[in-house]
Formats: sequence, structure tokens, C-alpha cells
Amino acid sequence: MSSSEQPRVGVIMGSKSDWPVMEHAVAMLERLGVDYETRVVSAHRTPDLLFDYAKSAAGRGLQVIVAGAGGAAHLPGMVASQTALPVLGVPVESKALKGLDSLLSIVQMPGGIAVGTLAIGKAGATNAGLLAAQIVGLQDAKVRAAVEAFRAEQTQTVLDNPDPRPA
Ligand code: RP5
Repeated sequence: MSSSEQPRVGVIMGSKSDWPVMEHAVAMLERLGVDYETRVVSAHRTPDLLFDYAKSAAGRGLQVIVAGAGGAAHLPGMVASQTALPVLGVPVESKALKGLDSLLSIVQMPGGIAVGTLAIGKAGATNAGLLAAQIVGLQDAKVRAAVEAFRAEQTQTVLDNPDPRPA
């Protein structure tokens, strides 16, 4: 489940079926050189694992947790209730309601337990990886430099391609 000996970011998801979305968070972390771990942790299928994971996360050296889930997406909120680490929630698209249910489940936390909620689907997962890197970058100059380089490259790509018409 780990990509390194000392992961700084935990990327968890409620089901293997979330991977096609959540892999975009992992891809961003890899691009920015952030050490991470990833695994399935289900709030309703493996509640004891959820508690163990969240309670042990800070002690194991994690600095931020990215949690993706779909439908009645209680995973990010439950994880946040068991750790003081920042938790970033990614609403995964559901078949019936296209992820609006996931979004509302994650974003509507009562005041007092914070979950940073990203957009539904791929964009949210990508930005969760980016935001996690920015958090790690507060204390890691190499990761901060990677984030700044990524942003500069993105800007330059737009400036270098001003013509919107297909080539
Ligand atoms: C949630 O239910 C998962 O996060 C997933 O998005 C959704 C469906 O899970 P599966 O039935 O595909 O395992 O727990």
C-alpha cells in the first residue's frame, strides 16, 4: 500500500471502485515527488480499520489524509473525527446521482469537525493531491519547489498556446 518508507500523505477510498477517480490524486503526488500511501478503508464495511487508520495516522508520520468516497460518503467526516490531521474529502461520482449525493455528504459537516471538500470526480482528486502537496510543502522546501514549478509550467503552457482553435 505504500509508495515509500515514510509516507506523508495517506490516500484512502471507500472501495476499489473509487480508484479510477482517486488515482488522479496519487498521480499528482507522484508528479510532485510527495511520499504517500494508498489503501481501501471503508466506513461501513471496515469501520474498525477506519478508526485504527485515522487514530494511528499522525503517529505514523502522515501530515494530511485524502479520503475519497461515493454515495453516502461518510468516510472523510468519520476519519476527520478521529484525527487532528487535515482531511481532504473527494466526492466520487455515484451512478444514481452523479456524485451530488457524495458532495453533499462530505461538504455538509456540522461546525467543529473540518473536512476540506474538493470538486466531484477527477478534478477534485487532482486538486486534493495538489492541496496535500501544498500542505506538505509548508515544511518541505523540495515539495514546495515542485508545486511552484508545476504552477509555473501550467501558466507557461497557456501563454505559449494562445490560439483556442484546434491545431
Ligand atoms: C462507497 O460506496 C465507495 O466509496 C464507493 O464510491 C461506493 C460504491 O462502492 P462499491 O459498491 O463499488 O464497492 O462506499
